[in-house]
Amino acid sequence: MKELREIAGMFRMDGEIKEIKPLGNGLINDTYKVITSGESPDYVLQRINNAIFKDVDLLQSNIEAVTAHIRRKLVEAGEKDIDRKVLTFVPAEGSGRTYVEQDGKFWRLSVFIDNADTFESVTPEYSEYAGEAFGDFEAKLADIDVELGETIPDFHNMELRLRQLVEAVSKDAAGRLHKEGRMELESILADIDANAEDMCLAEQLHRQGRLPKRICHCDTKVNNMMFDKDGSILCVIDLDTVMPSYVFSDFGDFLRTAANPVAEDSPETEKVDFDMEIFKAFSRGYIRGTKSFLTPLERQCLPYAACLFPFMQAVRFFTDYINGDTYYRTDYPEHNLVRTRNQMKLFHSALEKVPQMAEWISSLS
Ligand code: GN1
Ligand code: MG
Repeated sequence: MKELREIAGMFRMDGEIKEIKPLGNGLINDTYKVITSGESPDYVLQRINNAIFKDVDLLQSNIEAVTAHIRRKLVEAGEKDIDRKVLTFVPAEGSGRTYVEQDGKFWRLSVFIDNADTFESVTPEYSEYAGEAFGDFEAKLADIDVELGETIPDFHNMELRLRQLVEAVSKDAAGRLHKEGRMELESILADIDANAEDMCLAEQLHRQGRLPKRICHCDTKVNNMMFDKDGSILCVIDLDTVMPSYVFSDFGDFLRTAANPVAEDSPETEKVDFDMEIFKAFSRGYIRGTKSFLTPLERQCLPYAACLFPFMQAVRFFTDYINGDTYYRTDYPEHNLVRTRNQMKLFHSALEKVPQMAEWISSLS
């Protein structure tokens, strides 16, 4: 991969490159591990998907501000091992910015955190740590004095996601609504429609001035946390979507992935079930991590957030399916439909458990 070596070489990195190989399984950016020889750290090289993140400069400005702010807080708190607790983006030769452009493609390089793991699923115990860590991430960023932009405007705006679905249906660009199996697609649409208004509660509350936007991570999937070998949390990664949003984003999106016993694209929908043990543990950690700022209304709406995210993700996958798979990486033609079925099942399972969730939340101190 000669081209990748050249790109990595455009950054102020240490050491000789030994090997570059693909890393992780994100759906948006292309990620590689840059292995160096000797004592130098390894690195993560990423091509930023600028079809999705249209303003790369804004994106990297946000990330630079967020990592600098967190680093400062860690130093102030006298933490040790700071380079493993916050990501370090490497400046480019020349510009000093943390990205380079090459033939219309955008790249960035960060230091690889050694001896750390990411997981695709977690136990209740790890969920509690994760809840506290994501809560703490938001708490640390509550007093950032740089105004962060929305890297994807209205990213978690449910009303917008529904409008995008309506638009996709009216265009039917891939002709999928007219193919065999159309009945199923219509019943999914009816199911979405029946729940749409309730799921737009966040936007309604925001318009009433009752729900603030705060700096959130906005992609709190289980695999976006790094754990140390002893099981403690090192840091959260994948900072592309750190931006102002409702706290529901971070709460709901974590549970969407962690409380589902199978992967979001598993065709075994009969196994999809919202796991209350994960919910209980995660919410206990999250409420602890956010006690410095969470309002009673935000707290009361957490069960709604747990339903909102599978629902929103179903709407997004389904929209992409109807559009002909233009957004998410897919491995086979029905991939986005399989994901939609899975997420709708999770949504309904969570919805049934709202009373239990509410009871648990009010029992926490
Ligand atoms: C995308 O690339 P990845 O897997 O980190 C998406 C998230 C979705 C997720 C679904 C910018 O994240 O919002 O929840 O796929 N990110 C963007 O797996 O759209
Ligand atoms: Mg991501």
